[in-house]
Amino acid sequence: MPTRRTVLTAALAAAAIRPRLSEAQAEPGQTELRLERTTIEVNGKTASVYAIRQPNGISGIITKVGDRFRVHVENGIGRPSLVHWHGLAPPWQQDGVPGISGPPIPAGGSADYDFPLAFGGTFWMHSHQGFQEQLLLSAPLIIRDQRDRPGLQEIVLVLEDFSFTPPAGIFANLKRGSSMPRMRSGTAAVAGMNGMAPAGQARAPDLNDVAYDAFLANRRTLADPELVKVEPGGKALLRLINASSMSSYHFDLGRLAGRLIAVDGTLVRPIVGRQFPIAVAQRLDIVLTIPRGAASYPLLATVEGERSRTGIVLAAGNPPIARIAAQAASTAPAITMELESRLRALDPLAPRRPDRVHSIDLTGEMSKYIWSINGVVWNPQVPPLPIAKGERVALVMTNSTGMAHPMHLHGHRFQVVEIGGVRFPGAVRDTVRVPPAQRVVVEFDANNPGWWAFHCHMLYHMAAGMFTTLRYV
Ligand SMILES: [Cu+2]
Repeated sequence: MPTRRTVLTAALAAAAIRPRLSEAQAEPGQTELRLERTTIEVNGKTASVYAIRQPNGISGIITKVGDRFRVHVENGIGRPSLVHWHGLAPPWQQDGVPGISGPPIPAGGSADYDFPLAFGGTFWMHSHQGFQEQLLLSAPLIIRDQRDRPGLQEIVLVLEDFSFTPPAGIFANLKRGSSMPRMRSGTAAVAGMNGMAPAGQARAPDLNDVAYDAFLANRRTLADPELVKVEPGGKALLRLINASSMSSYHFDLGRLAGRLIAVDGTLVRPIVGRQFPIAVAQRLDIVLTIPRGAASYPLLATVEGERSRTGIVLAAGNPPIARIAAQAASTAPAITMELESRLRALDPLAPRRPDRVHSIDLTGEMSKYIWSINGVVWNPQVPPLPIAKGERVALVMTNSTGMAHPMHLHGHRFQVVEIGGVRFPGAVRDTVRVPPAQRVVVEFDANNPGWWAFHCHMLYHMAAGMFTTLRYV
């Protein structure tokens, strides 16, 4: 008699997609995406990085709700790869996590994707293979819907962190416990944040554990920022995507007024403001109102706990464009949960008691750079968290480490329902930051059976073991 486990495995295997070994042409109606090597210029030097582009050069995909996601991916980077559609709810075999959803696409191979797009918003795509995300194997994934009124200009802004040190070297340095050029707990910036001098003596809160060479906005630094023409007196929809591997930012609209209307692609009750924090892998949709008259408007993202910043410049009319320093005047503070606590979903989950509660302790040892969930470092033998189709599931996340962790659930959107013991109907989203020593509770409906990843979205935390899965049929 088959066991429950073999039945489950057979059911999950039945619908697997198989990447092809060789390139095949995109069919009519398919969007072709090529994983490619490319170069960018950073700090006056040429850097070899990756890109995900259509044959016409467009980075990523812009499509619309109600359409099918019919995509043909060609892997031209000379090594295995697999792309995850961050924030979408595809059939699990098309989710793009190697070893979970299926095998990677071999070098020179291709794979096809086809599923309906049931909701719109700002999403992104990135490699889930090795450290390829750090080498910028990522791109926007925009699904237009009713929020994109005709005539509303759309501005996509992608934030990324960049190092000339190869990612395997960054990870090895983290594992060794130091030796990065500006290894943490002792940089001037972090010491300054503590209000303590001199550098090297302060025991810093662990805000950033990689020292980057640059921070990019649409792949450019503030030495040569992108200029975006906007209409004086008009409006624009800014789609902000934090595609950084490890960095969270304070985003600042400067003199512009903004209305935050969505987080991670999902509508919230609008919040008016000029400064919004954004954690790794999150997205913010902000409607901008441009004043009349010629003027330039820098949109700047400053790394939390640092002075480093990046950004773009909006140009209304033909204003003079002033050079912007890549270092802010003062060190940005740690991101708090103040905004998250104020967010309210426009379309919350229906009220219901959870059928199942999982306690998720975020654990680790910073000194050895070991990160784990419930004390378990991820490996393929770790059993998935059990849940069942149709259940309302609560994930009670408690962070017992010294760093914040942006936790991401694949294939589902969860609602933030509790922060620090206070219940509230918060944002529906796919990535939530859990600060040190805090408890954050999210709930979701188990309505997309399969085998799904659940992990910290800090790339090196995930690689060091802060990753698990859940599975149901
Ligand atoms: Cu983490």
